[in-house]
Amino acid sequence: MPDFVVSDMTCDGCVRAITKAVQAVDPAATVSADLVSKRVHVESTSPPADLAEAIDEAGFTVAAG
Ligand SMILES: [Cu+2]
Repeated sequence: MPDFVVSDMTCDGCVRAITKAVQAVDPAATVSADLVSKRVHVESTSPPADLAEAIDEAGFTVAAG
């Protein structure tokens, strides 16, 4: 599972929104985020493209990291 870079993730509220979006795709997913590097690491069996799309649809700018 690749990391994602979410450039407009700025606070814990963003992390919660991203986690919720990811877990809407895969309820078993675990999300760890680093606000300084803007990196989001997801442990999930879902395709990375699906997870990136969910993060995008939650209103964030996401790139493969
Ligand atoms: Cu925020």
